[in-house]
Amino acid sequence: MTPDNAVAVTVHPAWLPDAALAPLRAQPSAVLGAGPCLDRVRSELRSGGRGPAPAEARLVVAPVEAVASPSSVGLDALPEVPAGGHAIVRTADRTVLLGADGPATLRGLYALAREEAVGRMLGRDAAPGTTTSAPEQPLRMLDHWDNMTVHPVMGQIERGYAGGSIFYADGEVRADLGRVRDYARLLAATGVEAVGINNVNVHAHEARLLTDGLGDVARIADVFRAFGIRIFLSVSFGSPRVLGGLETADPLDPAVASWWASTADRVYAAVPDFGGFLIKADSEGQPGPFAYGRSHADGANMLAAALRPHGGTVLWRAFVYDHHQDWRDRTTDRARASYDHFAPLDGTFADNVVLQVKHGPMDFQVREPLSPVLAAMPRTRLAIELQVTQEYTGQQRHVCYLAPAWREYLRFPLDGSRAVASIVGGSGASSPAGGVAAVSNVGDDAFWTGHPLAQANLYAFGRLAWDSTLTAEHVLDEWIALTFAGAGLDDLARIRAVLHEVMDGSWARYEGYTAPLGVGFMVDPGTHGGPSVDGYEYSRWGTYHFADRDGIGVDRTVATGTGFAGQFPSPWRETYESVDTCPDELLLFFHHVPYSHVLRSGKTVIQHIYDSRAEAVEGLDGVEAAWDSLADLVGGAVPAAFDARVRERLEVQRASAVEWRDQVRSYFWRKSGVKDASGRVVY
Ligand code: GCW
Repeated sequence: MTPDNAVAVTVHPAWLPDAALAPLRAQPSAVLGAGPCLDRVRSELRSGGRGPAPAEARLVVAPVEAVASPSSVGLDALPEVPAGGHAIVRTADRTVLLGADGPATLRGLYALAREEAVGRMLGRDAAPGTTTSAPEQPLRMLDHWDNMTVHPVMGQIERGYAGGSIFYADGEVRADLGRVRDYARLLAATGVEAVGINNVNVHAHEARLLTDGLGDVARIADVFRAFGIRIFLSVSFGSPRVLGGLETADPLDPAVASWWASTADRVYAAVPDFGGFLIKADSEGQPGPFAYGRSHADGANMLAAALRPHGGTVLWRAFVYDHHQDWRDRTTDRARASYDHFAPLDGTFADNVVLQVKHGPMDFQVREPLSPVLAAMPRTRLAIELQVTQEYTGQQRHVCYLAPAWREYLRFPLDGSRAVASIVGGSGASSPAGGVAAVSNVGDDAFWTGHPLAQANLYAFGRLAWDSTLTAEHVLDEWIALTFAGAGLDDLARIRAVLHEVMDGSWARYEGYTAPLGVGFMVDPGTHGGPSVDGYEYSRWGTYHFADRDGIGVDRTVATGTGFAGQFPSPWRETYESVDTCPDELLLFFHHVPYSHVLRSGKTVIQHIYDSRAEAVEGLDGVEAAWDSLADLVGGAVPAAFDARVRERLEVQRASAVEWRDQVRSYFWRKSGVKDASGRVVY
């Protein structure tokens, strides 16, 4: 039998090393049912068909429909199996895993491996009894901003920090999709069920995937199907013109609608379980319905009609704003744009449209409030969009474990009572279900994600999309237990302690040395790396901090500013409106304050800026020392290449963090003339 990772001898197995599956493979198992995902279950378990009868096996794995009776799998009664999820029954002598369907059964198998690994690491045996697990979000999707060709400015993957694309090389879909298969396997193990395979900025060459490229799209879909994952294509709203030879892409023109309908027919002929279209319209230069005087609902609904006969979905992005602003004009506020465009359209989108909303009103900054759009459209299916790729959070050169941030967003009671996860997941109220999407951080790098520790972000995304009540620390434990499943227990305990020290506080640390108190950006406009305190200050992109000699921040109040705070429902509009109740970490997002303003922490804004930049960099001493303490495990429990890559990145991180610290501190000293009371050097 071919080992699963045959193509990938030099590729790191991430959270599915053989050792993670070994405990399950060691048990005499029986697998029932048919289909690509069940074939995959059999190959994961290495069960070649000569196994025991189900009633005698130690491990039984089956989609519930394949089980004729409880006694056929050695049980007295069958458990309830939740939609999209699985049930695990443990008795004294057997484990029975039942999935809602083939994909859910495969995900359940990986869940079982995870429970084994975590139980081993923490020294806990699984108790007899029945447990069930169901996805909180129906849509759990990763978006790839991959181009087929290498873009002169953006590289092959827009905002990618882990090498080239695993899907495409030299302008073509790769002949060998081995890496895609390994990736699909990793994703299935986290619960992800959909993938967008090309950049939302659809360039001319990639636009053709929708037509000429369908044979290759079908090959990619075949790979993902075996792991229970559907694929989506990013499409250009201008396709009827660019690809179809029509003179217009006007969504209300019957010829346009019919072009899309016949195009969708051809897509589904090639890929019967195709997910649908992901679309960035009227944003950052992409074509859209505005050119024809039509609304975004007109545009989305026309595409939805084309997909409807096939059960497909339109994922329409809400990232729409004016990127040709004038910094002199204080009335235009980019933060307001998405709500201004979309909130009035609530209730007008077809039911196979999901509006995909970035988590914050700006653009994936290390700290933003939630987007008020998420609370403003109860009659629209919504998906929150997160960013796993670390565009603004250290570009996979800095350690920045993002699960604490995502969990905060997903659990935030944005409409005053319900968590964002419930709003988008459609639970507990009348709002229809959407889900969670995120931009992937994966490339053809041997560690998948450039920084090996950034794998944990990819893992955590899937897990929190499945269940946002998991703690970030627990999710990290799962990732550690699986990734280092081959380590002896004592070594594993040390690795675990070190990784928590390195990663638990890494988001806060990154925030600590970069742009302060929610003000955002301070990066180079091209690369989005930093520091560049005034990088965007006089740009057209609408991302300003307005620092002068007296103070800093953006007045987004209703009383005296842009009015953005008023887009939130109570209590948040009041909370953010008042400088007295606005949380410190968002102060400069909502208010322009003097440097002498005293934070709720008791420090002045300027002293906070000075202290936290320095303290965050000082915190890296502990991080580096912790990693160093594993030196004797390198070449054993910690692969040498893994260690080398982590060390290389830690060095880069320190150098960059020092630069951030020194530039930000000096900048504000020069602007304000206020001395750093701590006496630390200001250059
Ligand atoms: O964060 C910004 C990025 C763009 C990206 C855009 C988007 C794909 O800088 O590179 O374009 O967001 O989300 O569409």
